[in-house]
Amino acid sequence: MISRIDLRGDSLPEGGALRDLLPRAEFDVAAALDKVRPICEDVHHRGTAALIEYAEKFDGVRLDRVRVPAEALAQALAELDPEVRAALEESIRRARIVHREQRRAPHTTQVVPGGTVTEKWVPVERVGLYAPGGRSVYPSSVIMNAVPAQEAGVESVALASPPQKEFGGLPHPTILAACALLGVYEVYAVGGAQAVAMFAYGTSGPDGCAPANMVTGPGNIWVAAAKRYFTGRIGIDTEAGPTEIAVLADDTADPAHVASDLISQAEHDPLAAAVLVTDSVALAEAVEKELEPQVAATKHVEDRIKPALAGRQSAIVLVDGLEEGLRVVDAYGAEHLEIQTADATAVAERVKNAGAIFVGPYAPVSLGDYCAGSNHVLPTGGCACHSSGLSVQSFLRGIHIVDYSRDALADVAHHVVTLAEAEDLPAHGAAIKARFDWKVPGEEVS
Ligand code: HSO
Ligand code: ZN
Repeated sequence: MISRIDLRGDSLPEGGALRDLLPRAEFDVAAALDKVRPICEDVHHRGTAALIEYAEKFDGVRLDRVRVPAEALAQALAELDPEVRAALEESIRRARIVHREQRRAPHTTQVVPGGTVTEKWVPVERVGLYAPGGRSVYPSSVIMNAVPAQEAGVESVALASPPQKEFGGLPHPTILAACALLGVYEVYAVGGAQAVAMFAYGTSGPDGCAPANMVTGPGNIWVAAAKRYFTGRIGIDTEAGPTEIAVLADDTADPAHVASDLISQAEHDPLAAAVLVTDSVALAEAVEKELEPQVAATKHVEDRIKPALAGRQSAIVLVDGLEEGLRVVDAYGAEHLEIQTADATAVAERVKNAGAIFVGPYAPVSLGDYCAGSNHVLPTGGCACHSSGLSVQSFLRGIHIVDYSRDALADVAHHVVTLAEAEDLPAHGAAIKARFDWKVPGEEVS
């Protein structure tokens, strides 16, 4: 059901060469760009009319309007199963606690007497969130996107999610209910690349959507391609690829738990990746044995879990020891990394590349998906080597405020003029000289 990659014996290659030995799914966003470009431009030129046409073409529904009426949000909340409501509320509560503490206070550094640089943090004004439909109706992802934006102080938060035929052309009711719980009342029944285009360009008319400064949220390859298309015009979180779990485990791990955690993320997508890195052949064998009955006993077996586990993106990687295991997980840079080893806390501290790290036997990825308080929008496809998951920080811009007195500027003026001349930019130097009775660079200015 899952292949093995045996890296024992020889010393591990460095960096990129090691990464090439590890499993990973193909997720060719660039190839999808050609398909989404005309859709995005069509939305630019024809606005809501184009959105309504694409809803008919891609979602099979005829819409009169794309904006979801307030009554539909209220109704979805009223009809929400009370247990689901309680669980969503707890998820929101925990996420708020964690994200609220991520806010950064402004900081002033006195560089010299009379010369300061202050960094202040300013929220993005307007954010468009995306929530997928179809196979991935995840109200938890609405929470994970909305909470950091709100806690960052973003004033205007809107959400788009595909219209669903079975719900009369509205987005899925649990998505609407989650929006109502979060206080997100501007919701559009728009899916795919066209939703990203709607937020990037804005649309006009009574059913129009104001342009947003950022678009975040998971989506399929078309959503990822549209985000790439608009990068530079708007901010994005990350081009979410298929989900990944890596488990670094030794012979102290419980094979039943390791197997269930691997299956839990394989459940998302036939392209989801499940990777076990271990120095214990006994554990590898026990996990392989556990997988069979556990997979057979669950849902989504044939369409997602089996292809995910059997795909080239998943494997059990055998290594010589913990040091090698750490090198492998760092080279892989998993979206989610579980540490199920002796002294897991100390091992976790040594990891350099991962979207989020789950420590020890009682912190499975499913906890983080819903109720740990952490964020589940995380970098995939090895992007954890250079990017972070979604946080309050994602929605803030740090702005430097430079404040120098006359004396403080005078003090450093000759260095500025020297550097300007060294770069053949005399007008830069002149802007300094104009403020003083300038003599020769390096000499006293007054
Ligand atoms: N594991 C997914 C998020 C998710 N899981 C949503 C359940 N619902 C990517 O981090
Ligand atoms: Zn998940």
